[in-house]
Amino acid sequence: MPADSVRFTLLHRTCKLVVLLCLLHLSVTVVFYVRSLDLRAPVVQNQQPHINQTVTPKHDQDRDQDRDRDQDRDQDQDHDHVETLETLKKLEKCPETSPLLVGPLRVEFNMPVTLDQIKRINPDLGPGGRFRPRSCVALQKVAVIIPFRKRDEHLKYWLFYLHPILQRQQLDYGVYVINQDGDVVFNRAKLLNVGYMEALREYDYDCFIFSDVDLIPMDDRNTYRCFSQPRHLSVSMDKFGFRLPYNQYFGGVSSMSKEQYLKINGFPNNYWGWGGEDDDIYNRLASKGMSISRPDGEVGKCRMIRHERDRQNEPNPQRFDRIAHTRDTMYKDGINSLSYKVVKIEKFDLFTKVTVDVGKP
Ligand SMILES: [Mn+2]
Repeated sequence: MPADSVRFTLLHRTCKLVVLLCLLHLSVTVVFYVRSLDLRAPVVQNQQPHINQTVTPKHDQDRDQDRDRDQDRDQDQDHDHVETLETLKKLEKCPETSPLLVGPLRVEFNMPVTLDQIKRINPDLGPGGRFRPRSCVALQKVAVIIPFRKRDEHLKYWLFYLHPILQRQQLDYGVYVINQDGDVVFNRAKLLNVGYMEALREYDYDCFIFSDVDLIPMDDRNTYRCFSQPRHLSVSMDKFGFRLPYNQYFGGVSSMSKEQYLKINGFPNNYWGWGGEDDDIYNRLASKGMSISRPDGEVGKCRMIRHERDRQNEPNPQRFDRIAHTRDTMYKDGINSLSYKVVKIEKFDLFTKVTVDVGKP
């Protein structure tokens, strides 16, 4: 009997102790959980009202030094804590380097993609393929211009890869597909001029990206924005063994600010068929004393979708002669002599399509 009683008391005490420990553990957990909620709540609440708030972005005019300084990145990281507090007051400028970038990307063209699927994974896009960051004021307003004709398969992949990248780059951007109407010979540079004009009719863009429809960057640190010098972005294409084919090469994907573009009178309008127009553009830049800015070969890697040569885009036999005379012709042939007829403007979910009659040679 006494032995039993002792055993019972011991058991009783042990149980009590266990229950007490459990309660202690539970309360500590609850206290920490409530605390973490307190910290998170103000941030979440204060991002929402800013979405529709119109903020007049201050024009970033001191773009005079090339900001391709990858080393300066870590600085921005430290600001994050401060910024969560500052968003309580007003929307700040986006950082020089977006904190959302992930670096190298896998790019493949063997899976099927549909426009619906692309739309689903990009819920923040506005009609016509427009976007601006919610959490900060973008540093540049970028129009992406894509010369186009009958390359819908390529365009799908372009939209699939580029929309998420451009959003992570925290750009205020719009995508303009400039579709050459009819079947006469293709004129890439003239379509780019049309894109410049038509994009500006819609919004006060200050930077223009000129991109082929079949080129996809393999690293999101290759920012689709403008620099103090005209930028060549597709610097190491798989097609050329991930190297620059020649030093003056300016084809594929490039960017120019409005000022840079106007300084060279835009692009030539009389390069019909494949080739030469990019070298003409290079000559224009060089004759105006500008140089080409480029990302390094690793960040500048990109893939081209393999394809046959398009019909009505044969190599232009006049191109060598034309390139030799750019310095004489550039003042009368360019944005100041551009004429075209807009056939149709369509606002799709993922891009704006401008179908245009650019005439014939
Ligand atoms: Mn191509």
